[in-house]
Amino acid sequence: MPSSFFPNISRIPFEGPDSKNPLAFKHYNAGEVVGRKTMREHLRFSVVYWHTLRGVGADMFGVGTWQRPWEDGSNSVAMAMKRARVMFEFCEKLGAPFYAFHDRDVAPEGRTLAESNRNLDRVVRELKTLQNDTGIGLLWGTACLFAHPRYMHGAATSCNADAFAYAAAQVKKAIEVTHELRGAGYVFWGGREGYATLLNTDMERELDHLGAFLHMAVEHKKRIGFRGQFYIEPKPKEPTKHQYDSDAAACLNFLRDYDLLRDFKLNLETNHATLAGHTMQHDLEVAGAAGALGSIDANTGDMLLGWDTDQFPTDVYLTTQIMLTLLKYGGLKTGGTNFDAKVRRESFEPVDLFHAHIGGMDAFARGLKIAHAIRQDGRLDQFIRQRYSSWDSGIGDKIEKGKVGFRELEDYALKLGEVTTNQSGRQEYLENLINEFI
Ligand code: XLS
Ligand code: NI
Ligand code: NI
Repeated sequence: MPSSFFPNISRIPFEGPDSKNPLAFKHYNAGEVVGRKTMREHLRFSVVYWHTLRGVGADMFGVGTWQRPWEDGSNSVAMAMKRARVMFEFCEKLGAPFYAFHDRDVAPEGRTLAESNRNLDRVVRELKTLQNDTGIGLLWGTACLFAHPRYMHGAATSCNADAFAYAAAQVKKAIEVTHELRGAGYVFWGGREGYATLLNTDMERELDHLGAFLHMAVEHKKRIGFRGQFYIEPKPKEPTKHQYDSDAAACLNFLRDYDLLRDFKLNLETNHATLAGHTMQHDLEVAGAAGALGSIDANTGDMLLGWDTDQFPTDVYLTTQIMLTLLKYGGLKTGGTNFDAKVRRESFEPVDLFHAHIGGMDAFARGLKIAHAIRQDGRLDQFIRQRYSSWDSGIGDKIEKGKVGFRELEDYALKLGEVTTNQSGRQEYLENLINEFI
């Protein structure tokens, strides 16, 4: 493949922590083994089409600023084909094994659904060739059900049945092309599945429609033999005031309610968790405890800005916490570390895309190594086990095994007199312990 879109940048090497080369990894060393897997296998990095290749650097107050010399200013199929080559050159130089897209990121929407599908088919053929040539794979596909005016009231939760039908057709096709490209998964992010005001909203009906929509998706997945993992990506608000898939707990409740938990896992995004008033680690733990931890959208917000700023993650405390929970639940399987993140409007040169991804990959590599060391050390685990040791025998064991009820516990408490066995939570000690490794 001709290396023409980033002519001054070669394959990003690993040079180790002492390197001063900004276009080298200091910590991410793909082949290095951490525990039982290489970093590449643990982290499964992925580059997103929408921010990295389709973003322009616009904000609410100003137009795009990003220089993308390969763009010809059109939204044509020819430009989409060229952009696909930009994506694969970028991933190859970065050493990212995966990419992710919305249907409308990779190919232009046509005047009719049939034309949109034809555009998509043409670009998908090109993507397939590029995948085969490079070995880079599709982490997940998804459908853009939030940009076009037809989805102004939502898609699966629209008040308009025609919009629901159109969305179904679009998702059907998006699953089919994801299957065609051997995608490891498919994501549902409810871009406008929520409401702007309750004054015009029949929430019960909208939720039932969303449940029905996802059942149809599962049925179609089975019909075409797509084996990739389905994910829901929680986000509490933005663009709507309230999104139904607001956080991990809300998604799990929805999936249980509509008997879909078997068929879905969660794709958790840091900035979405913080918008919901949680930490990323909180949402990962909620998903992990339910056996639904699937994949992550790696980014970070700005605590002083109240929206989804989708910045690249560079905070090693954050990546350590994420990796601690991921390792605890057995690591990523079908999922990946997907950089759903964008460079700042002021970072307008193509090289900034490299700085951004290198920084994120290094931050995750450090988080992985630190989390692994903390687990090997064992003191944190041991502390937690010891903290719950009253459940391992005696009355705790009887409660866990369901052998006692309120009457027996009343007898026990009367004899006990008072609870005298509480131990310190040692939060400060544990915070210091984590710092030993950072
Ligand atoms: C938006 C979401 C979106 C999903 C894919 O906030 O993060 O980018 O990841 O539709
Ligand atoms: Ni996302
Ligand atoms: Ni987001």
